[in-house]
Amino acid sequence: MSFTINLAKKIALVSSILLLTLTTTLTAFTASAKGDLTKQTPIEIKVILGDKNNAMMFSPSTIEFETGKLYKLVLENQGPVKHYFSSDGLSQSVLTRKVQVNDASGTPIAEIKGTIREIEVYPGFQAQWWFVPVKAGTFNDLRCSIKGHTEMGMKGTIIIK
Ligand SMILES: [Cu+2]
Repeated sequence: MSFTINLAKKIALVSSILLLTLTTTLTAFTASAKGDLTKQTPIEIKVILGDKNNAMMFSPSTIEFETGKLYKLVLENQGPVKHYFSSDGLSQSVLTRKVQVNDASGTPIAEIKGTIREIEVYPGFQAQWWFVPVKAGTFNDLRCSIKGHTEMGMKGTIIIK
């Protein structure tokens, strides 16, 4: 009789340990899944292209990001001529959610989706590049690809941590 009771107790103990282990394992899986990273609240970073005196520069010229966060990179052309924002390193290290283009009043007029390599911004306007960096690296290939602009100083560095 006592043997039967002991066995029943042992079975109950082993069962509860198994259940605890299973619950802990399931909780760990749930906690490590971050879901859709493109639906986070974006971190806004603004980069100015050129200026009113037609300086050939990005401001800031070194831009830092972290993997796994959603960014809204606002590219604003304050110069009198058009400029490009171009970096193969950045392009190959991010998942783009969209590029949003607004009209002069700030109303969205277009969203472009897919892989983006460079963005041309017209004088006085801006474009927003929404993306999640997925690879770390330092890229010294930020430039404006309009003839002569890189040579005159329109270049920079992208750092993804
Ligand atoms: Cu330029």
